[in-house]
Amino acid sequence: MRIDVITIFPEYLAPLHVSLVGKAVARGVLDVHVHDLRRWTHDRHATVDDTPYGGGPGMVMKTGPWGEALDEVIADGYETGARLPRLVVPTPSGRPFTQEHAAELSAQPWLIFIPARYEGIDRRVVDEYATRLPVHEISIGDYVLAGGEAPVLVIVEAVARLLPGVLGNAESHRDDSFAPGPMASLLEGPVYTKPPEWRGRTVPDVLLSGHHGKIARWRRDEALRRTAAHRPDLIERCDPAAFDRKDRELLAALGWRPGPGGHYVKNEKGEDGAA
Ligand code: J9T
Repeated sequence: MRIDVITIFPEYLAPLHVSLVGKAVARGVLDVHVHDLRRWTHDRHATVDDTPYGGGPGMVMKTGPWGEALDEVIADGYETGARLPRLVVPTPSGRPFTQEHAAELSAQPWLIFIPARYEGIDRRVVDEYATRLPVHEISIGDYVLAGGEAPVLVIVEAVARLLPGVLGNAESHRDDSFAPGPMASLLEGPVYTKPPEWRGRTVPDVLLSGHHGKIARWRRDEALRRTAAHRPDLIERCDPAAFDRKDRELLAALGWRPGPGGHYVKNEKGEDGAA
C-alpha cells in the first residue's frame, strides 16, 4: 500500500517510521511519502492560509498550494504504478472512524491524506478532487484538535496493522474489540501475565486452571461486564440472538432486559437488576 501525507508539519509524521507502522515501511509492505505543503507555495512567506470569506475567526487554507500538491503527488503515484488513490481528509465534521472503515481502507492500494491546520481547507479543494477520486472525510471522535496530523497517525496505525504480514499473527485480529463476527461489538476484558502475584494482587484462578471452556466463559463475562459499563450503546445494538443463556443471565444480573424490539435495554431503576 502506498500512503502520501501532505502537511505543513512533516516532522509531526515522524512516528510513521517507528514501531509497527515503521516496521511495515521497513519491510516494504507500506510505502510512505510525507510532503511539505509549503513546497507548492510561490511567495516569500510560503503562505498557505488566508482570511475566510464571510468573516469569522481564524484562517482558511488556500486552494492553490493544495491543488498543485495533489496534482503532483497523484501524477507521481500513477507514474510509479500505483492505482486509483483515495483521498482521506481528517475533520471533526467527517464520518466517525470505525474498525469497519479501517478494514475498507486497508484493502486500498493507495491513500492520500490531507490533514488541515487552522479553520480547515477551502471547500473547493475537496469538491474538485471528489469528481476524480473517492473521498473519505473522517472524524476520529467528538473533539476538536489543532490539526489533522494526529488523526492521520491514528488512521494509518489502524489501517497498517490490518495489512497482510504486519501483525505477524493473523489470530491477533480475531479477538479485537470491534472485530467483525459473533463477538462483534463487545469490548475486550482484562488480561494478565506473569508473575502470578504482584503487590499482593493475584491473577483470577480460572486463568491458571487450564480449563479452556471455563476460561472462554470467564472472558466472555468480563467482556460483557466491561461493555455494559463503558459502552451500553453496544449492548443495545447487539443482535439478541448473539447472546447465549449465560450471557442473558449475566445481563439480567447487571440490570438489562430485552426491550420491546427484542434488543437489550437497561432497566430504568436500579443498577443491579433490582427494579
Ligand atoms: C483539525 O482536525 C481535527 O480537529 C479533527 C480531525 C479528525 N477528527 C477529529 N475528531 C478532529
